[in-house]
Amino acid sequence: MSQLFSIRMRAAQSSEHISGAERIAPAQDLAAIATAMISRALGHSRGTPDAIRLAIDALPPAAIKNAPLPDITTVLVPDHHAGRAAARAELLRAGVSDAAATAAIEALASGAAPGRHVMRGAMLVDADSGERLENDAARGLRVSRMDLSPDAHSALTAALHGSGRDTTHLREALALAGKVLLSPGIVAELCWSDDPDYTAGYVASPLRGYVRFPHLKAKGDKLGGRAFFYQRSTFNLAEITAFLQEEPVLFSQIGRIHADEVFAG
Ligand code: PML
Repeated sequence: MSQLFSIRMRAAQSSEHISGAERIAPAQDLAAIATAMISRALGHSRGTPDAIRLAIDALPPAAIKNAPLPDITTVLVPDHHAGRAAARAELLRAGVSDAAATAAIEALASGAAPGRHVMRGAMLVDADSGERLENDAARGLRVSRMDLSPDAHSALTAALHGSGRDTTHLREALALAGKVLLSPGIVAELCWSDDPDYTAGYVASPLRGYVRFPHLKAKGDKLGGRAFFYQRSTFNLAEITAFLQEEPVLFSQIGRIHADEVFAG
């Protein structure tokens, strides 16, 4: 296999997160990916950034873990009120307590960073008590160094063909959720987009994989983000941070695409 690199983009305006992107690619693709990342940062609907950072690092081949992507299920909901009720039910089903699920949904809905801003990374939450476990409530924890292999990318495009769901949002979120689900002690992840034009979100869990909801917020809402719920008894911040930020994971195979479900309320 040829030498692979991690390429990462972060864009911010007055230190507030605007956008980010993660890819793993060979040298010959880096220039095109960097150009696309810069265009994406400059054209983002959250605003025009005043800082764009790109980082590229060679990945030692032996360090790259290969894994399959999670299964995907879409739960149809009429609006974000039903969507949040459905996401809450999915979190409970995965083993998150009522208190922790409710607190995380409220935090994402009102801005989880101090000053009611969006966080730059994810909240870490005790799946039982709902206590926040990250060191820095503005920065949170960023998941880095993951991507789909070219074969997995093509297979996902083919599997989602005609569904209108083959979006960059879904592909990148699926890779991120896939990596989060490999972290020790994970119970579930909750996410909805902070892009004001994109209302979808998901709950990922070892139980059901990636369960998406077309509406977890109203269109135009700039607030969103991620909460990772962990079992406190095995929680180790240093270990989880090292895994999620540093260890490269390449998803070389897709999971199953299940039939849509309808949230019954
Ligand atoms: C994001 O892109 O900010 C998160 C998107 C989450 C939902 C993606 C989907 O499944 O459509």
